[in-house]
Amino acid sequence: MAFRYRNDRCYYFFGVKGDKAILKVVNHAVAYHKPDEKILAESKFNLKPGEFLTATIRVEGSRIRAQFGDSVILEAQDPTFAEGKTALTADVPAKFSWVKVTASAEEIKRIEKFVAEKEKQEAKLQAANPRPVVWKKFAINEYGVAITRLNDGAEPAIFYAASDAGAFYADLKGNVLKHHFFGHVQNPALANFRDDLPGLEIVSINFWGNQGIIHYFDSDGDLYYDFEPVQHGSMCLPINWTGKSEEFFVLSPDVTEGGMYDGRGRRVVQFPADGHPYQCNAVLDFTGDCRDEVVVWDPYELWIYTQHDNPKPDRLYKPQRNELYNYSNYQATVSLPGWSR
Ligand SMILES: [Ca+2]
Ligand SMILES: [Ca+2]
Ligand SMILES: [Ca+2]
Repeated sequence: MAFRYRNDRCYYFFGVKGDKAILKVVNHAVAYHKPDEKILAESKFNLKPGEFLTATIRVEGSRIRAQFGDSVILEAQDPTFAEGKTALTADVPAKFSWVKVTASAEEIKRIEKFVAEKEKQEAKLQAANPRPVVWKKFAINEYGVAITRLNDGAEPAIFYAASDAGAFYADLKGNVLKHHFFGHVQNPALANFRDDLPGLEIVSINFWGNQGIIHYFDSDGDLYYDFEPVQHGSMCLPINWTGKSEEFFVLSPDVTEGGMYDGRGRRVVQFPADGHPYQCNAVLDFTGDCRDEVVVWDPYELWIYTQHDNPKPDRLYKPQRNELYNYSNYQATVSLPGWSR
């Protein structure tokens, strides 16, 4: 059982390992493939295969008390994570039957208020942004889509999303200035996601073993925000959706789990529940003004979304992107600031 779960790599764990019951804290890693794990308490415990266990965990401030039945009680004090979700985890075949989470009336009120405020804020942001409307759709019978367009070249940025080695930030001589052991970091996208932070921001998403953790870095390569909106990896393509200087990124075209996110981890645009394909997506300016469209497709259909207020006559943000012939599933996407006129 994981609790005060922040993401796949940051949580408390209470469970059985070998012939022991253990209570531990996991907080990213200290080096390559070396998780930062600390056993907070443990005791001898012989689990018979096939036997069901009832785990009871109580957390209050930094105090943790975890028990199996009445026999094994582990206690610890640890301030690493003050809050989070619950999660079920196992590295052998395991069955889980039920989970019950309780909290004081006061805490429930606090959480409900937090969730309601977040939803209200996102609904407000979504209402203020252009709505995605279908521009074109057609049937296709071959897998894959070829897209070509030429534009000006982009400068390389020395940020490495280095798979299991995490993320590096290096100077042009190759000196590593920052190294974050944040798991299997992939698909970095560099764009201006926030006007209040200087230069470009970087967003990355994890795959392989810790899917779905999104990290945001500032132009110095320092982490400024992380969250885990989904439990899968997905390219995070920058999108010039509003024509203003802050870009969003498309997590996926899924109606409930996807959408466009801003540089503060907020879902600012949702895709309509209109039966569109959502297996693949790409971001490109196809029509109307210089803002980007979103192409979504599967082996059978291809749809293109544009803004409901397309085209806009004003001076609009028009970033420079990677050359299309360099596009790949493993690309680092670079989006350099520019304007339409
Ligand atoms: Ca910025
Ligand atoms: Ca995950
Ligand atoms: Ca357009």
